[in-house]
Amino acid sequence: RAIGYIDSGIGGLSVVKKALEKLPNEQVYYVGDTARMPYGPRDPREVKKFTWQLVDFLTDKNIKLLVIACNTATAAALDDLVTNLEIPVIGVIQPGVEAATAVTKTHKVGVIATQGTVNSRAYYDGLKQADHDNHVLQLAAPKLVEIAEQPLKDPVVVQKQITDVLLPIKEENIDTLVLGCTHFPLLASYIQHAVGEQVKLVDAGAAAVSVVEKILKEQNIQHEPTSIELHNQDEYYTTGSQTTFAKLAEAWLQKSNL
Ligand code: DGN
Repeated sequence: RAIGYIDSGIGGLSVVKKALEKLPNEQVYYVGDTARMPYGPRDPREVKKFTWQLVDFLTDKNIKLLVIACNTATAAALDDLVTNLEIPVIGVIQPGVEAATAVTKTHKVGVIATQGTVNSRAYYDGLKQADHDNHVLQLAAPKLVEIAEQPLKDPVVVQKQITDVLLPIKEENIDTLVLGCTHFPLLASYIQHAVGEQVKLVDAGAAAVSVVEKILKEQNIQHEPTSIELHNQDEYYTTGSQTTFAKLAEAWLQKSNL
């Protein structure tokens, strides 16, 4: 049985990329709601409804574990999904909180995310709960989602746009920055350059994959490939244009024939 991943678009592929590295034997079923992205500016009730639609699509395919590879959807729907599904459900926010708390030395932690995630205060509250000394600076950066979803543009132009967006956080003297949107690891090198090399970037999605790995072991549900399995049967779905999705997904995952 496969591991299911959902996102509002291609952002969740940054989580899949980590999963392909760390859990190469696991089959991937992915669905990106490209037709209705971005989720960030939407009402959380609507995000929850859309998230359930994606989840139902994947649970019908008999997945064994679900990763909400989208922070906005995690903030809006994780509790409800955990309560109502029988398979393990992993969101990206708590793993991101724990990873950032482990990394920060000055306790000045920045979080960049969508408006929905910022409004939910899930990172803010989580980081404060993890360590009272954590001082949290949140910035909604919807423009970065737009940049990640677009066909790849001139790197000089992209760097300038990202540097401008992140200026307010750069001025705050943080030592750790949580990439609180799964689209952002796709832009990590630009983000690093914009905030300075001294700032440690925390990829919440990568932290979530470590949790997935742990749960697979604990529940003894890892996939053990047999010698007659000839190819990996990963499946990728989008509610939007298949051609655009395939092109972007190939580039981000550096995989051909998706
Ligand atoms: N990738 C999503 C997230 O992690 O929040 C959100 C992207 C969006 O829909 N704006």
